[in-house]
Amino acid sequence: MIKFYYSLAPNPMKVALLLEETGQPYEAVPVDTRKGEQHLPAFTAINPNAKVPVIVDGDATVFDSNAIVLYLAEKSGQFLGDGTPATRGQLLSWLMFIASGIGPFSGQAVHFNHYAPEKVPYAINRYDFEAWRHWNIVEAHLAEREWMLGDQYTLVDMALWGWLRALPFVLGGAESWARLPNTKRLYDAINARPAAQRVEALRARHTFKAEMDAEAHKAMFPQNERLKA
Ligand SMILES: N[C@@H](CCC(=O)N[C@@H](CS)C(=O)NCC(=O)O)C(=O)O
Repeated sequence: MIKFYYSLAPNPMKVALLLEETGQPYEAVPVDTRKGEQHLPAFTAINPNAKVPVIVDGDATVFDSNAIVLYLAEKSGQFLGDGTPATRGQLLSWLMFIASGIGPFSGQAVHFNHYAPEKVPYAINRYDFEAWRHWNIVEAHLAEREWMLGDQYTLVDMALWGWLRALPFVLGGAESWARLPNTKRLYDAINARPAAQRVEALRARHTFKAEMDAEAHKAMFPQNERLKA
């Protein structure tokens, strides 16, 4: 059975959705990143990048959420679109756009707005601008089609959903949705699916540390230790 190493953060949640949508049996293994469990040798042996998610599927170990989403969709033969070269091109393009744009810029916007030990106007402005710029590209794309690849729900929508769940935290509050009506429509449509509801049940299965205290900052933002020297 597939072992799914996860926390409740955006990148693991997109994999949880794909596992639930494709119906592949899996064992969910919690990794409490606020307690530093991502740095334990047993975990870095499967992901040297010390981050969740990771899956272990027999002899195959896959880390990095978008690689996992693609691996699992291809394994199941589902949610890949209509299989034409045109769709394949769009699928890879949007998946990499999420991997290299949506994820990193949204993550840094969260970091500098909510967690940085000091408010750095330059960094806040850059990442807020870039996060909005990326989400506005998604919004414009969705204004013209139902799902990211047209009329079919695919792994690209699932990869986006991980971050949609955190979008108000990324972009400065619940009012952000008013500026992204088509993105909100996609979010609501995925939330209404039984698989998304099963992911919510998974969220309740294990208890993760809730506090972003000194221990959590040390585990997740190790660069700050250099400032204390
Ligand atoms: N590119 C990676 C990023 C993974 C990532 O940043 N994971 C976060 C949770 S969303 C994490 O493990 N954070 C703990 C840490 O950075 O120490 C992916 O898409 O899987």
